[in-house]
Amino acid sequence: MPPVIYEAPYPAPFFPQQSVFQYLFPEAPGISPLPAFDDQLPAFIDGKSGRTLTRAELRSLALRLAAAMRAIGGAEAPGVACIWGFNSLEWVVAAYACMAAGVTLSPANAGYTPSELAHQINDSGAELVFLAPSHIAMFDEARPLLKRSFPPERVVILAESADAPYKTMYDILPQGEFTAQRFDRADAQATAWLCYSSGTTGLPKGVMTSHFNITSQIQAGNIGFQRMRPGDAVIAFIPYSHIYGAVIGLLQPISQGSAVVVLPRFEEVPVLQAIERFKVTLGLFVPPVFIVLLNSPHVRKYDLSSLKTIMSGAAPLSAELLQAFTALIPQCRIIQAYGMTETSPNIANMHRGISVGREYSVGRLLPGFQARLVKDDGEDADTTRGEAGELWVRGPCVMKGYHNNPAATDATIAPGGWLKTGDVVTRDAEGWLSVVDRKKELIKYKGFQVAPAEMEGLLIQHDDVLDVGVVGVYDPKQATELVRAYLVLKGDNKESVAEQVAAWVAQRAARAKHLSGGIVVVDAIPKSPSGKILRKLLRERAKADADP
Ligand code: 4UW
Repeated sequence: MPPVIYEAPYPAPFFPQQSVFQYLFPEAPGISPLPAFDDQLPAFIDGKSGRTLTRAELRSLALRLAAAMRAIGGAEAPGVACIWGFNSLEWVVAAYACMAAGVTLSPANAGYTPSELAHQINDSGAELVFLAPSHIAMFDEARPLLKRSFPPERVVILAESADAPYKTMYDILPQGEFTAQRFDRADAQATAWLCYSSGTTGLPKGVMTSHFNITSQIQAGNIGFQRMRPGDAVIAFIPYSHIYGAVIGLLQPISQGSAVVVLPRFEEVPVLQAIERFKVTLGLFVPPVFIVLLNSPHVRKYDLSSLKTIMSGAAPLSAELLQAFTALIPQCRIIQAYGMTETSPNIANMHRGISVGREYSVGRLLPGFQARLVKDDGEDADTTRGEAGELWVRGPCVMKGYHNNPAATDATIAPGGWLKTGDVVTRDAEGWLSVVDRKKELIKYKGFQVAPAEMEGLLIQHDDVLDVGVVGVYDPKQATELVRAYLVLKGDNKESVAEQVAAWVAQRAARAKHLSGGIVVVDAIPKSPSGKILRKLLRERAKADADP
């Protein structure tokens, strides 16, 4: 059977071959397909202090910092920079500076432990680190694990002041006006962002997202689903180290002339205050945020009438939650969106539609994407009969591949450029897609990725652990999966050992990877004859254990 290929319901827009920075801040009229916006419009607003960077200020600071970065090390100028810290205005400037300088940006999760950070710095080959002041001590702890020495000039602090030996971003800014790195078509294929994702299997890998991937994503996204304009404001507490925060909360709003209200993390009251104070029109949420706000005694104390749209993604949103939240804030439409790090990130969303009445769907394909639904036997699903299949996609937003990992790239991108998402999807006659299952190993804790293989690799290092299998278990009360470990333990007194193991993990891994779904002590982990963990069996067991 020939493949059955689906396309978006709207024609693809123009996909420019230029750098993200030139696209958003063109040096001259006509370079970018975007409309020209007033320089004095607010671009980023600190959600707590109200400090504002206009578009002109952002552009100028980013270009000066880019010039400073290029001057570091002379011929050894950094090719990859890491940013580590919670969202802040300085984080934003450093990111735009990387894109202006043509330096690949590898953002690290602010919740990482020193050893997790060291892994990403070593793997990405970062030669420069932008650090939030809150993360300096942990960076120094990570130093013995780093392959490169980072002399003080290769560590830049994201703050107004810093203690010696480090300098701040502001300390190193040269005076004057600078221009962005000139880009030609080949440079548009250069890696702009290197976020980490475990993909369909194994350990987290660097996802090579090109300038072209990102500008294509923004062009396609602007066609319909969250049309913003000057005067609108997006609230961004979703971490900028995750592709959702990065593209939808840091770059796309600037392409529409709207402002971004930046918060370091999701905290109920500061978020509500910021929505009221800055008249936020678009919220970028993950499902657990809806639950917290629905249960919050504070929601009714704030004026949330400015909210026009809330996007939800990174994990499934239940129909009940969607309906309950719509009842709470009736003027606000909720738009589901679906995507992944490897697709820059949006694949489908509720174009010009609302989720009410289509709670089952994550939307229709983003313009420019082609899709297939492939069954386990390799045949394309017969969607007219409601058959599901693994979603394969191709188009200008599909990553270049995994950094330094051609084997993983080949396993993920099939001949013809088809990226296997690992998600099992159905499609109705009008093209609305539903994610019905996940074939890949990934666990999603509050939108954050947790790779079972990484957790198993960590747990097996514990002296009392003989064998281990890690799976996700869904908790409807928090609208998230939790991380559960099935352990075969040495010795007696297994209960206290299990407690120790949980504490041991908590010291070594980011919050998302803590064993929030508990530990279950078992006699054996189900394995295939070749020794592979039978995750399906373990997942079924976890489901049965969760609701006996
Ligand atoms: N429903 C069910 C969903 C959904 C979902 C993602 O960490 P990653 O690699 O990437 C993300 C991306 C989130 C995102 C993309 C596009 C977008 O517009 C948006 O705005 C709301 C958010 O989370 O994890 C990718 C995996 O996460 C699951 C799915 O398994 C996917 O492969 N996932 N969104 N709406 N599941």
